[in-house]
Amino acid sequence: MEFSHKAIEKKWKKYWEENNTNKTTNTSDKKSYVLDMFPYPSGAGIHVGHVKGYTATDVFSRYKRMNGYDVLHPMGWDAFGLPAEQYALKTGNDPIDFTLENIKTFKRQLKMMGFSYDFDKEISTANPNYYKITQWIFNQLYKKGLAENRDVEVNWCQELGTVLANDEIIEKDGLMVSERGEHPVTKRKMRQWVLKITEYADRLLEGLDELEWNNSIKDLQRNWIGKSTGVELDFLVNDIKVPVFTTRIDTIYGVSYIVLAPEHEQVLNITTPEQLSEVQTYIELAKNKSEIDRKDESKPKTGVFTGSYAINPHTGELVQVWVSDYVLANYGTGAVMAVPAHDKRDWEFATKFNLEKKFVIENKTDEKAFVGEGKIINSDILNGMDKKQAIETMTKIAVEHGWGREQTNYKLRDWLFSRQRFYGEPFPVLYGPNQEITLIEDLPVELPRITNIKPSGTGESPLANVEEWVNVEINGVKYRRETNTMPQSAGSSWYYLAYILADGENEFIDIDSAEAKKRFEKWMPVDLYVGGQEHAVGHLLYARFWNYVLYDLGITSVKEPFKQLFNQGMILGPDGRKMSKSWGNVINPDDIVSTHGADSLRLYEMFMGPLDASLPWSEDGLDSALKWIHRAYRMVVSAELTDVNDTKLDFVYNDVVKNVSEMIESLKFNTAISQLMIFVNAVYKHEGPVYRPYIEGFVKMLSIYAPFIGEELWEKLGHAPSITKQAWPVFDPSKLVSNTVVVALQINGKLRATIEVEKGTVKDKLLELAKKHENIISYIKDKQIIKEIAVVDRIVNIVIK
Ligand code: ANZ
Repeated sequence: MEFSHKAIEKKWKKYWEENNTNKTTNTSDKKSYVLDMFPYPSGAGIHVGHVKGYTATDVFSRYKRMNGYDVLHPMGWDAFGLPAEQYALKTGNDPIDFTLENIKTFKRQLKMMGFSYDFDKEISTANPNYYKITQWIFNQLYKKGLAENRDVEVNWCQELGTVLANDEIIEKDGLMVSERGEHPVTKRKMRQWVLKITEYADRLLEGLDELEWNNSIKDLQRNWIGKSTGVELDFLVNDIKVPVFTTRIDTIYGVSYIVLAPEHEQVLNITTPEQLSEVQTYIELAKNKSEIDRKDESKPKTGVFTGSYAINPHTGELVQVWVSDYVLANYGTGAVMAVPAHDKRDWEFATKFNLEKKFVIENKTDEKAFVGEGKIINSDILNGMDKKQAIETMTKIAVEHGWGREQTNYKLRDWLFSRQRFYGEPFPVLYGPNQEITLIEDLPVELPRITNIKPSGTGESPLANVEEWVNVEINGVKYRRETNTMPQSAGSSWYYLAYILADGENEFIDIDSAEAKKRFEKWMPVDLYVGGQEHAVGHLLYARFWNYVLYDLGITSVKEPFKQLFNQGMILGPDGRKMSKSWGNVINPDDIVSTHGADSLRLYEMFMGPLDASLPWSEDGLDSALKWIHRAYRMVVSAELTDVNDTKLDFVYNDVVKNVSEMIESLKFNTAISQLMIFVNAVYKHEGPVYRPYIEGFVKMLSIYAPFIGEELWEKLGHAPSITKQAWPVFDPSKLVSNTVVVALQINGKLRATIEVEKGTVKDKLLELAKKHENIISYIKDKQIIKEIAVVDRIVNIVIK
């Protein structure tokens, strides 16, 4: 009565493949689009962390299908990217071939896990049919004025030979380094493509409100967009106008100096000859500091006096002008009015350089900056007002006098869209003799296959070396191709739409066709999107932006692409540390499937805890999963089945169906398994034949977690495959009224135990059960029983002496 998971896995994989069991259906008016964050096909294959999220979406997809939904559950490859390019550089391999090999491994592993992906919809961002559409979208962005080629300050990584986006950089010892490889990163001005995501900042902010996302992720996006409303005020320094951006115009009487960022274009014009060399040295020093470091409030403040004074436009007071790197060049106007008494950074700066602190808000302490709210003081016409009133009053005055303007700023920067890399999407762009831009409409512009993909070292992409590709002649006019490529986030910003367009592996219908529109209307938005928290800002913001643009173009049918987002927790090593090659604590799914089977691995990862928890790997947990699967298997194959319901399992079965259904709907995959366990225990305790529909219902529920054993048992129960095409069990609410009661067992009137019995159990039987109860036995042995009282459905009382 045991089974071999290897034999069963082989059998059903073959069956599903041959019968195209997982093909997306289009027959219902209910749909569910269940999406995983697609993997980067690295050389390492999938890890058990992938398995966690992918199992969760698979369980959910199977559940929805059995509930009569058309389910879109696809998978593909985020295939362009730096690691493949670097691997190729190191080994002399071709990144295209290398990636294709990795994809094969990933696909084999996903099939090994029994995931019900419709591989007819498999996509790869590096396939020319795919990036043809990525390039087409770029062209639309350009035509809408949302893509622009301009000189921008970029994060340059010499080692990687490319610029990096802010979210590809981390800080180490106060310096910027690349997230991949931790190579030094410096600021540098370069001509680059940028996408104007900032034009969508407000909509990206407002759109968040309607989404079923975890609040912490919404907040991360809100902070990243960083909307802030305030006023720009003109301070005059000699005859030079220096606007500052403030959200606290109510503190204008408390200004004790102004500060310019070292990069501010007026710094040298303002600085007096005596201070010039000191200021110049300071500017040089600031160049290599990371923005993260400059924003870090725990770092000591630095700065220099310019020797000049500015006029407070409202009070007419003269205040010193300083330069400091705590003011960022690319936010607001790159200059601030400092109010040390009410701003922490200004307080520290003023303390260090002995500058005045003027309190203009009532509070109890003058030992630190008071950033709370209170009554305005020491401020002439504003005295007695609260913050809101004072801001309104002063803003009005500033605007009327012409030295102030209301202003909304965003922290969000335009999306830097060029990479000086080989392995990415080429831009469909030609530069004419006078650098004029011509878009190529005949797509795709294919990435040439070349052997030398070394960075040119000059800041240009390796493609710049491929003369025969770069130079194009059309009607006698000579053009040069854009040699930068797009970032990895280009392909991942629309892949959720690509699956809908796919008819066969990397075969797509036109994105602007009527058929595409119909399909988008059917499938969008994604109903459930599961993946790691690391994509909270970058990917999710870019993808939302592209979807908004495509919505505005009349292509997609909804503004927000991802209705519900769920961030899965990590699987840590048995040592509690993050799994990593360097710790030697990585668990390979191939090994586990070989020893315990795919069903056990799936079941274990779903049972280890709530989906969003990060928990360590446990061999014991895995062994228990395998044991339980065998226990469930034995139960089904050895049960004597009957078509006559003795009603004894009515309550537990219906209760379990109800609970499992509700738990899957709310993504509580672990507690749903506990329910299945309760059912198995009840059947083992049950005497006599078991009502067939209950066993069948159980096998259906089991099959969404353990699809191999699910199919096998379904067949063993005498049915033709596939169990995936069966309807989900329904529960009968009338059976949920419990037919048992709890009876109190007393000794001399004191409660000593309780027992659960069927309603109406007769007095003699109650007494018999009570006297068999171990607690009661311990009281009555060696004692004389004087009286026995039993009330049906209520109580047993034994009086002893
Ligand atoms: C005077 C003031 C008084 C300020 C006060 C704050 C508190 P958010 O909310 O992030 O927009 N600021 C403006 N531009 C800056 C820059 N380029 N680099 C660093 N700091 C800058 O913050 C706006 C506030 O941050 C502004 O309001 C300004 O300081 C500072 F009691 O002006 B405030």
